[in-house]
Amino acid sequence: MDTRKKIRPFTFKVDFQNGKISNPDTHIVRKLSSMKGQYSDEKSFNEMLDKKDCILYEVYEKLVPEIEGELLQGMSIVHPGKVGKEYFMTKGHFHSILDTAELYYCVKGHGYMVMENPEGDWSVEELIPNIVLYVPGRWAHRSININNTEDLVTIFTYPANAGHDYASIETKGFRKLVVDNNGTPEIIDNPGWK
Ligand code: PAN
Ligand code: ZN
Repeated sequence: MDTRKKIRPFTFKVDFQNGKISNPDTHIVRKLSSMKGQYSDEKSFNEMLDKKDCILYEVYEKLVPEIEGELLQGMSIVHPGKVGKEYFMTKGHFHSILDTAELYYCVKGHGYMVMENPEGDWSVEELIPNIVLYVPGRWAHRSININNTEDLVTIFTYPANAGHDYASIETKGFRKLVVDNNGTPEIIDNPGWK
């Protein structure tokens, strides 16, 4: 059966200040424990985790049929904080269908999107309110919150059939890290990149 028939036009409301959307279908909560191996400073990671498995980021989504032609959208909220010198960040991923793009709109906070493609190119773009970021197909992406006190809130939309490949990043990491260098964010080579 064509699942497209089941869906009708819909609207939803975004609450920029509180980082929420109305009637989300999913609410994903990612805690520190789910980021094992992703931070270069393992000692700080383990010390933090021993104290508390805190929430790093949350995602709200409106679900649509995961088929070609539909668009999936939602809101991503990365909370402020650091593990060692590295800021709180999302896991980051390639899309399983590599040639699928994504559009991000930053509504609150201050951050960076770290990106790279399998061809060896990389890019880091600043996220501040009202910035629209186009992530082309083939580019893995990870959002990072560089503000000490405020959430980084973005709205995203991407092809509903794109899927997520987390394993590649979990295994080799991103080429670049963003670290806090005495209060200033600095882009450095990832010493652990494989
Ligand atoms: C976003 C991300 C969201 C959380 O919806 O999924 O920001 O990041 P991770 O998926 O890397 O944990 C997106 O890029 N979707 O494709
Ligand atoms: Zn994505």
